[in-house]
Amino acid sequence: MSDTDIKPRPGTKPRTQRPKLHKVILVNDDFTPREFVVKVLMGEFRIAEAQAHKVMITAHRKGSCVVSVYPQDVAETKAARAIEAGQQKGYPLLFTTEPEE
Ligand code: TYC
Repeated sequence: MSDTDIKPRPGTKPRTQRPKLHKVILVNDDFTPREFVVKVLMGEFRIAEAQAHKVMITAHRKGSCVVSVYPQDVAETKAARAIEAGQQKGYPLLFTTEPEE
């Protein structure tokens, strides 16, 4: 073992550093049709129709709903693609991302 090897301090628990997962959050609006929201959830997030409908209704009633969690780059890419799908139809459909606790 070389003298530059890093050893844990005595009494320090070894911990594996895992990058935080990020939540993708669906935000309600008054304009995007419900069926379109469900379609985007199914297509971009690979969610089955019944679950996509639940997520859409929860966002509609409560203002927002967590769709799923992913590594940060995946979460941001999926959110951007889903927003883009709405923009292409002229809808203000919004997804945000934030780190999990
Ligand atoms: N509130 C929209 C409507 O009544 C449907 C909707 C649900 C839009 C969830 C966005 O994140 C959303 N047409």
